[in-house]
Amino acid sequence: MKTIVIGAGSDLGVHIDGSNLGPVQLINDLKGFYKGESLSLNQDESIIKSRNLSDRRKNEYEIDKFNTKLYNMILEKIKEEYFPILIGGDHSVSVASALASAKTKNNIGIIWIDAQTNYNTFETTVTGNIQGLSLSAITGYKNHELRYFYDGNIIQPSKTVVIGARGIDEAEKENIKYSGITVFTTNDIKEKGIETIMEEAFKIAGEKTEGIHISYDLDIIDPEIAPGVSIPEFDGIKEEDAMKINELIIKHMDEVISYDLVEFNPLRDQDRKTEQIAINLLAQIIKAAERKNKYKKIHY
Ligand SMILES: [Mn+2]
Repeated sequence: MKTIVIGAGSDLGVHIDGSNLGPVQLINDLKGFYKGESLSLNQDESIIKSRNLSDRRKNEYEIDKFNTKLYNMILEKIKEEYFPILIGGDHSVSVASALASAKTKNNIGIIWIDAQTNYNTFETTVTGNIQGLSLSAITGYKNHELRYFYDGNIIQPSKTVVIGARGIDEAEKENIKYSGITVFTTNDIKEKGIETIMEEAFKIAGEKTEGIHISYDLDIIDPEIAPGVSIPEFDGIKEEDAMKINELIIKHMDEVISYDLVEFNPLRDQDRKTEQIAINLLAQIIKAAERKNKYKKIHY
C-alpha cells in the first residue's frame, strides 16, 4: 500500500472563482518534503462557467463530467491499494472521492469537517452552488443526478457525521432531520471540546463499518485565521483546534481509508496564511499515511 496525492482543480461548484487553483499550488508546495506519487485533474479551460445565483443547476453537466473522470481515476488507485489524499477544489469534488472510497466496500462511514453541512437538494438550494449538495448526494439523500457515474453502495446517513457546521440553511435543516445524519456545530465544539466531539464522531462513523472517509473543508477555521476560502463563515474554530482535529484523525488512522482537503482558494488568501495551514495539515496526514502503509507491510 502506497500513498498518492490527487489534485482536483475544479471551482465549478461555487460562484466564486479561484479554488480550482488551490491543488496545483499546494502540490507544488509539498514538493519540498513529499517525494511520493501525485496525479492531477484540472477543469477544462474552455468551459464557460455559470456564476448566476438564480441558476439552480449551475454547471451541473460540467461537474458531472469532471467527477466521472475523477471518480474513475481515484477508484483505479484504490484498487491498486493506494491510500488517496485528495486536494480540492471546491467541495463538489468530494462526491467523486467519497464514492470511490465506498465502491470497493460494503459499508463505510464518513466524517465531514466543514462550516456548512452541504445537505441541500436541487429543490432547497438558495445559491444553486452544487458544492452545497455534495454530502446529501454522497449519502443517497436525493441528488441522484450528481452520482450518475456510481453503482456501488451509498454511505449510510446513520454513519455520517458533520463537524463544525454553523451555516445551515432553514430548508437544509429539514433535509438533515429527515435523513438522520449527525451534526456537531461549532457551539458543540465550544461546549464539549474537540476531543469529545471527535471521539463521538469516530464511534458513529466507525460502528460496524469497513473504514472511514475524511473530508476536511478549510472553512471550518475562522476566516480571520484562514481567509483563503471561497465562502468564509464567521465564528469558526481556532487554528489550534484545526490541528487537533487532524491529530485525532491520525489517532484513528487504522480506520481511515481516504482523506480530502478542500476549498483552499489562493485568490482569497492573505499573506499565505491559509496556504500554510493547508500545508501543515497535509504534511501531518501524509506522514501518518506513510506510517500506516509501512505498518501494514510489516504485519501482512
Ligand atoms: Mn464549506
